Parts: sequence; C-alpha cells; structure tokens
Amino acid sequence: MSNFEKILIANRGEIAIRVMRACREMNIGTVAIFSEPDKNSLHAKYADEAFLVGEAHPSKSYLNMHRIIDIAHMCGAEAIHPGYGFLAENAKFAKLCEDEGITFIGPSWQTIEAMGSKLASKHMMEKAGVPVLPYTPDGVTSLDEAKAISAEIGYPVIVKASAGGGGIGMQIVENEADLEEAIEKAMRIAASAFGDSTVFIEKYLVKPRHIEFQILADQQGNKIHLYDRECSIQRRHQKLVEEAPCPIMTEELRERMAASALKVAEASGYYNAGTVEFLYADGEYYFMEMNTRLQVEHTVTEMVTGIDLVRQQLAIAAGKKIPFTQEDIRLNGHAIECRINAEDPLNNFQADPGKIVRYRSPGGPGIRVDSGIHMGYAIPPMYDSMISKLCGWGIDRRESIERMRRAIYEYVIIGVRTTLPLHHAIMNNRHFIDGNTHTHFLQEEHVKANLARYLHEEETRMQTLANSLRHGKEAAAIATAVNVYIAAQKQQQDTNH
Ligand code: MV4
Repeated sequence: MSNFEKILIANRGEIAIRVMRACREMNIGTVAIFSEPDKNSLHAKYADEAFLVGEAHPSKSYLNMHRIIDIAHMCGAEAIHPGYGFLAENAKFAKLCEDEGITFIGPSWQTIEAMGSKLASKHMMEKAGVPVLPYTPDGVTSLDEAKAISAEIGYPVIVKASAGGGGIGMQIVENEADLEEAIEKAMRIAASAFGDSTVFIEKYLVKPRHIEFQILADQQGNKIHLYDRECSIQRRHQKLVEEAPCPIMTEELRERMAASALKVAEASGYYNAGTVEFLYADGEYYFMEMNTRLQVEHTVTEMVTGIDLVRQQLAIAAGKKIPFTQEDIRLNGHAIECRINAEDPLNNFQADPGKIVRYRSPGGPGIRVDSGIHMGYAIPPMYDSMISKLCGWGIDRRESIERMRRAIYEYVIIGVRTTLPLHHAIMNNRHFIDGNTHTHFLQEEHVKANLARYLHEEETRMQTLANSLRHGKEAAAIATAVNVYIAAQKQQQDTNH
C-alpha cells in the first residue's frame, strides 16, 4: 500500500498539530475531532476537516471510541493516529480499529495488551535476558510470601500496580512492619484506577535516573534504536524536562542498554515507534516498562538524529520498510525539552487555565516550539495542563542550555501562570548544569532553595511585563524586564567568581 489518503487524529493540542504537520508534508488529508470547549482550538483549525466529537468530558469525546470510529468511517479516513494519552495505549481501541478495517497507527493490539501488564512484561524481558530488578515473579499472592520475598530482596522495596502506569498506587516500603498496609493500599488504588488489583513488589532504587531508548521497528522485522533520552526531572510522575542524549551515557553503557532495548522490541513483537524505559543507578540499569506509543519527548530525539518519527510511523503503518539501517543513524549535538504547563510553580503547581491575552513564541537558531495554543485561546480546565513544548538544540549540552535560557527569556505567555519560571530556574541550577539529575531532583532541599530565587526573579519579570501590557506600556515594561534580567545575570556572574 502506498501512503494513506486521509488520517483521523484522535487527539487534541500540540500533539494533534504535530501529527497533522507530518501528514501535510506527505500530502495525506487530515481529520480532526474536537470536543465542545475545543471548538476554537488550533488543531481543529489546522485540519482539512474537523468534526465535533462530543461534550467536554473525555469519556464523551476523546475517549469516545465508537463515535471516533463512526467519524472515521463517515469521512473515509483509512487510519487513526492516537497521539499520546487518551486511547494511545488502549488495546481494546486498537482491536476495534482492526475489526472495523481502520489502520491503528501504532503496534498490534496484542503487543499493547502484553506491555500493559507491568508484571507480565517483566517476566517476558527477564526471560529474554534483559536486566530486571529483583521482584515477586507471581505478584503478591499472600502476605507471608510477600514478607519472605521482600526480606530476600532487602528493604526498601516498592509495591506497584501491574495494570498501572505513571506511578499510580506505588507504595515505597522501608521495613516489614509497613508491608501489609502498603500492599492493601496499593491493591485498593489499583482496583479502583485500573479495575485490576494485581500488585507486585520489587527492589526500590532510592535516587535512580530515568533513561529511555527510542525504538523504531517495521512490519518486516527490521528494528533500530534512535539513541537515549534522560527524563529524570519529574513531578508527581509527570516529566518536566527531557534531554537527548543522556548526559552520563558512555559508549559502553549505550551499547549494553541499546542491545537490551532491541531485545525488548524483539520479545514483544514490536512494530512502529516505541520507547523502552529503564531505571539506572550505580552503573547498572533495569527494565521498567515499554511504552507502546509516540511519547511527548520524541522531539529531542528528532532534533539530535534528524529523523521525523511521525513520518516514519505513518510509513510503517502503511506497510513500508524502515528506509535506513542502524549504521545510518548519527547522533548530532544535544537537545533539551521543557514542558510548558498552565500551572503555577509558586503555588504547588496548581493548574491555572484561562485565556491567553498575549502570546509570542521564541525562534531563532536551534529552537522548536510545538504548541497547541494561540492568542485569544481559552485553555480549558478539564484536560492535561501541558500547553506547549519548548525545545532547544545545541552542538553540545552547554550550548543547548544556553539556547534554552535565551528561548525561555523570549517566550511570552500572558493570561495564565506557567512553568516557564521553573524552567528558567532549572536551566540556571548548578546541579542540572553539571548533569547531576535524578528522579527526586525537584524534591531536594538545596535544589528547591536555589530554584526559589530564580523562580521569583522570572516571575517578577513576567508580572512586570503582564502589568504593563495591560496598561499598554509595553516598551517600558520590556526595558524594566531587561534591566531586572541583566542585574540577575550580573549577580549570577558575581556568585560564580
Ligand atoms: C521505581 C523507582 C525506584 N525503584 N521503581 C515507576 C513509574 C514511573 N513513572 C516512576 N517509577 C519509579 N519506579 C523502583 N524499583 C522510581 C520511580 C520514579 C519515581 C518514584 C517515586 C517518585 C518519583 C519518581 C519519579 C520517577 C521515577
């Protein structure tokens, strides 16, 4: 089969636009679906055709499988791209597409189903010779059994939901006395969140790095990796900053981890784009899970390899072979992504939806902005708070950080509070600059203290700008903001010497 004629994108925001951009380049027609509050959204405007899928609540709209299939049939879309989140890793939906003769752009529903069980996927990867942390192979079947295995593993251990993801229901257990209660709590949360109370226990790594490998596999059995990403800076299991390559990666470690990632792809019968997630600590790495979707942070991999992952997804779904070999893939430079969320980092990251009254996105050398918003757009409160992704490429990590600082400075979003001030703080944080990141980076006291200073400084700058824009004194405001910024930079230089 050659390219598709028309694809329905079953998502919203920046990822829907991102997929539509690849379609437009490949001369593939695009169909958007939008919910009631998204009728004025950028993704609905960008598509060739757009259909109201339902009311605001995701169950009535972006998760409304049968309505989405009906729209695809009605407009003649041969394929559906699920983006990430919503139905992207829903095996039932992938199977429904297959039953309805519509190509699901992703792996088979069987692979999605298998990787959806964290316990079964661990078993599979252990058998394939991929390193996994010590764990309860049969899940938790009895408290005595759990106690015996946890004693063998050695505390601290962690209780995890098998059907879960994103850390939901995870319980860290320091000693045996807390084990029973932790298991009960994890099972309760797993049952209510995933309808499956299966939990398992594994060794808990106190401050691991989260390192993942991008995989690309076609339906003819060809599989390659597109190098590594580090995604350790997270908050409540939501990634905030991702980068490629991982700053502590060595050629030897990369060879070992890439070989393991390709084993995971082989064992799971994977095709299309996927990500293998590892935890890394003290020179060792362990398989955590396989994500059967295109990830938010695919951007940094695209920037350092030059490969358009969505174009490859569309080609693979249309039955094409991957047009390059592993030897063709070169890593060039360093890329960082900062997730811009409509949240207030000074007020416990409280969501801050609202209307965008001023919007100016950065540009210039090495900058990519994948955004789902525009001036005048009202960010709805019922969806994910991420509104755009700011990415910066440099010839090395230092230049990509300097670039990101400059782009954050240029980025103007007035009308809602955002994580921009937090990213300004992180890009100026000594530990981040030195590459000393891990999954609890944002919780560390010294990091929080240092971030606070930069947070307030950037917050002041943005507030100054916002206040004057409201009174039309834009020039004066920008001058003030520049002075504040220069003063802060000077102070930083004084501190550094
Ligand atoms: C872990 C871990 C340490 N040891 N598992 C699993 C879901 C993913 N989003 C985070 N997960 C983790 N699993 C073991 N055996 C550390 C994490 C982890 C994390 C845990 C608690 C709080 C924040 C975290 C951020 C990233 C990773």
